[in-house]
Amino acid sequence: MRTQVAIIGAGPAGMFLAHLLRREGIEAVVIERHDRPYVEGRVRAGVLEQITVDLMRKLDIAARLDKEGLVHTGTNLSLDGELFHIDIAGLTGGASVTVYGQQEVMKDLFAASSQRSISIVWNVKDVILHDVSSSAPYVTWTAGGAEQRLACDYIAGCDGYHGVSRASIPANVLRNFERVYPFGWLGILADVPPAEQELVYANHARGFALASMRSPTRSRYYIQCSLDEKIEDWPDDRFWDEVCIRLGPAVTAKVVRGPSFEKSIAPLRSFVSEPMRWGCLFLAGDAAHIVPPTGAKGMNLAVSDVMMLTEALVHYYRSGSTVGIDGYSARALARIWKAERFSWWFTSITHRFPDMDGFARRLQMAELDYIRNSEAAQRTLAENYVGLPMQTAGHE
Ligand code: RFL
Ligand code: PHB
Repeated sequence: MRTQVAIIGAGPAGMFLAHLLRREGIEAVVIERHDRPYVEGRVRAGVLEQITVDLMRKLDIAARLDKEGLVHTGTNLSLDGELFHIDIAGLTGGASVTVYGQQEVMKDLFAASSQRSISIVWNVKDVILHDVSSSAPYVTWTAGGAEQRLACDYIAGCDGYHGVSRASIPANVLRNFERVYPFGWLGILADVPPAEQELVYANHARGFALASMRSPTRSRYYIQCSLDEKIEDWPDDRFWDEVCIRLGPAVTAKVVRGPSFEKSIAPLRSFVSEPMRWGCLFLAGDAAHIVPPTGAKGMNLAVSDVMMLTEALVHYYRSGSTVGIDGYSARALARIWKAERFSWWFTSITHRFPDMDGFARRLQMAELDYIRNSEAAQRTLAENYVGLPMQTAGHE
């Protein structure tokens, strides 16, 4: 088998890239470790930046998003139960975010890929990238007990944080930058109407809480928890009691409780691997970087990475010039590091850290009080929350 671009991983990065390349007439094959129901079933991101919404429209996969997506022109912060509103649209000249679950995005990507004959190979095992630093790379895997081989011009490593692509770059080339947070998020999904029309990010002395949603009848709530917490120790009643304390009385009055149908704990991490290109291999999305979910940036960064990668590959296939390809890593990292900074900062002002003393807590409270009272501070938050622009490509 031969193709132009072998894409490892059918998550958001891999599938957006497959659609973008298809639209430009560049051949690609996607290789995925799991099956489609598994990838569609993973409960993850909920907030789309405008660039992600715009891309779904450009790819003509936004019919359901345009009908069901919830456009949010503001968000709420809460300090020890006292709520204040950030007018995102007013502060950014009209920008907004859209609440639409990653599961729905994946369903739309897969539905359109069947119609467009995008090749996806499911349930692959033992994926190995070969001769990545040569001009004739190839990928092998086993499926149904037989070894398969795919020759290609380029490989896009879109296989997430635990994938094989990043590990294929020699250790003496790769530099990793990391912060591991001493807590996680315990999240639930429940078929109850959301408490507020917009999200609530709450800093409480007992820890962070987030009131989010998926639709007018489906809510998503999170609480900060310690890393050794067990899900079995969090029956629904205990979760609802704790999230309500942290969100405060005004929000609690509007919380509708109900049985959860999903409950999971996610650790929080900031991570960046540089460079994002080695020979014929490009990394994109979680394969190269992780942000704590506080800023709602992970999937949106995967999208901006593959938009930039597509521009670089299109430039190469149209002109033969490698200028775009050579500039991909630096261009992508410029946006990634700003999202890393924002996600780290937003996490640091909203969470309770185990080693926090009175001084650190009061600094946090002062910072939130400053945001509450300063339009300049609110504008900075809003501008980062809706997503910063991409740098123009060097070859433009
Ligand atoms: P993914 O989604 O991990 O997909 C990688 C795919 O690669 C496959 N794979 C392999 N395939 C073949 N061979 C191998 N050896 C392979 N190894 C792995 C995997 O099966 C998988 O299908 O990475 P991608 O595409 O880069 O997408 C990243 C996003 O999924 C992630 O950043 C977001 O979910 C992060 N995130 C959020 N992002 C947002 O933009 N907004 C949010 O509101 C938001 N909230 C969240 C989040 C992530 C969370 N968790 C659970 C980590 C909330 C949470 C709680
Ligand atoms: C979500 O709804 O899952 C969600 C929303 C906002 C975040 C993170 C996750 O910052």
